[in-house]
Amino acid sequence: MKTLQLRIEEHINKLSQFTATPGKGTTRLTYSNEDRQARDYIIDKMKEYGLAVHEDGLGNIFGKLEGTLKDAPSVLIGSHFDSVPNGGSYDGPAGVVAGLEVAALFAEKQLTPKYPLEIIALIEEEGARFGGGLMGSRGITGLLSEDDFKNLRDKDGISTEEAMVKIGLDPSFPKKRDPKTIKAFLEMHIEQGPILEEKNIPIGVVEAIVGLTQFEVTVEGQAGHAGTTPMDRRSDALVTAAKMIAQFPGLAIEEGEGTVITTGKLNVFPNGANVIPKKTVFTVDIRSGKEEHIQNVIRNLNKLIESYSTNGIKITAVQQLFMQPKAMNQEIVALMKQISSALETPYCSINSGAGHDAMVFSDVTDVGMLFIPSKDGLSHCPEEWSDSKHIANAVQIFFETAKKLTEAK
Ligand code: HGY
Ligand code: MN
Ligand code: MN
Repeated sequence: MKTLQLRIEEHINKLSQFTATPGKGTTRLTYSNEDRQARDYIIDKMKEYGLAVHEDGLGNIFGKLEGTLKDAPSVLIGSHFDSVPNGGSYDGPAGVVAGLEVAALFAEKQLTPKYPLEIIALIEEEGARFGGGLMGSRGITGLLSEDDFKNLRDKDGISTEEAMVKIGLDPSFPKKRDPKTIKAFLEMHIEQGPILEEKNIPIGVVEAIVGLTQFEVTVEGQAGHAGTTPMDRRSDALVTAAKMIAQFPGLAIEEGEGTVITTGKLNVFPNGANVIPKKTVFTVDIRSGKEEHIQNVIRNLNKLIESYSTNGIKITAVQQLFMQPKAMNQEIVALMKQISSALETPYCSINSGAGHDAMVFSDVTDVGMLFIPSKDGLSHCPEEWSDSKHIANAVQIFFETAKKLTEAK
C-alpha cells in the first residue's frame, strides 16, 4: 500500500484536475461536470476503503463504516469539494482527503468502531454558483429549508434541482438529517492565512470561527447615452455603487477588533462603454469575532443605502447568509491538543477568519476543527498550496480522535 503522504498527494492532484479552468486554478462549481468528475473519484475511493456510500437530496456524499452498535449516531469527518472561481486545490478537498485517509487507516488496521464513522464530502460551501454558501451543511441541519433550496437559481437562471438532475443526482432524496444520528463532526482545513507558517507550527487547533453575513445589493438608475446626457441629469448605477463601496472599508475599520468587509462580486448592466449603467449588482461580505460588530456594520450599510437612494436611484439589499460566531466543542479541542502532544506534533490554538461547514454543524452536534499551514498564507487563488506532510499530521490526529469518539459513551 502506498504511504499515507503519497496517497494524499495523489488524491489532491487527481481532484485538482477536475476544474473548468485548467491552468488557471480550480473552478469546480456545484452540480457542474467538474463536480461530477470529483464526485466519482471520491465515491470510488470511499468504496475502495470499504465504506457504504450514499448521496442525500442535496448531493452531499456520505461514506459509512458501520459500528458494532446498531442505529448509533455517527462521527462525521470531512469538508466541502466545491471551489471559488479560479481557486486553489486544497480549500475543501484537503479536508475530504483527510477524512478518506482516516477511513483508510481504520481499514488498514481492520478496526471496527463501536459508533459508526462517516466520511462526508459537502456541496456548495463557497456559494460560488447559488450564492450564500454553506449550502450542504445548512441543508443537512435544516438551516436551509426545502423551499429555500428549490428556489435557488444560478446566474443563468438554472435551479438547484435542474442542475442536480443534469449530473444524475436525485433531489427527492432526504435532505435534513436527524441530529440524533450525528455524534460529532470533525473538519480539517487549510488555514488560508499566514499565522501557522509564520509561527512554523504544523497544527492549529481551532477555538472559534468568526460570524459572517453576506448581502447582494442591487442599485437601479437610468441607462442613457454617454455623450448626450448632461452630468447633472444622470442616475448612474455604477457611480452610486462605487461611492458606496469606497466607504465600506471605513465601516469595518471603525468597528475594529478584526472586523472585515469585502465586495468580491460586481456586475454592471448593460455593461456598454458608451452607455450610462442602468443597474449594478454587488456583494457585501461582513465578518467579525463579535456579533455586535457585524450588526453595527449592517446598520451602517443600511444608512448608506438610504442616503444614496435619491435622484432616480433605487437600492435594494438581500441578505443571503447570516451565521453567528461559533465556539468549537471544548472537550474535542482538549482531546485533539492532548493527542497532538502525545504524537509530539507541535500545535497552537487559532481562531478562524474564514467560514466553514463546522460552524453550521456546531448548532446540532459537538464539533472540532484542525488547521494546517497555507504557503505564504494564500488561498482562494491558484497559488494556494499546503504540504501533504501537514495533511498527514492531521490525519493521524483525527484517526486517534475518531478512535476515542467512536468508542467513548
Ligand atoms: O468564505 C469563506 O470563508 C469560505 O471560504 N467559504
Ligand atoms: Mn473557501
Ligand atoms: Mn473552505
